[in-house]
Amino acid sequence: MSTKPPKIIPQRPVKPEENDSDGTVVLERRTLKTRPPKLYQVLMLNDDYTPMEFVVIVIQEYFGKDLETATQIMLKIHLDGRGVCGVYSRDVAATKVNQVLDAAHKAGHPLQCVSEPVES
Ligand code: TYC
Repeated sequence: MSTKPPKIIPQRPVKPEENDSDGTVVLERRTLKTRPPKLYQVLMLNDDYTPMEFVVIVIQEYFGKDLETATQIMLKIHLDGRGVCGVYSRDVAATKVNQVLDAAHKAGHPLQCVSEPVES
């Protein structure tokens, strides 16, 4: 994904007293105040083959959930087709996705996992 350039605020008209004696006008660029970083949710997708037990273990292992919470999340994914396992900064979310896909691949399961920005 590409990083957006800083937003430039349109300049107000320059007052006569801000002109240099030689007529030169210096315009300053002002950037917007820093916004808090976007958050990304990591979602797991349902499939017909990955064992429920494996999904529960993955949710506990990579998303720090206890057995009961991990089981609830897994069942939600099973029933709704997808479910949120956690919310993180962009880099951490991308790492979690890779960890899950890697673990699933190594175990021979087709489990899919994606991250997407949280709507604010
Ligand atoms: N639907 C799977 C089954 O019945 C279980 C499952 C749950 C798979 C969640 C993936 O993300 C998932 N074995």
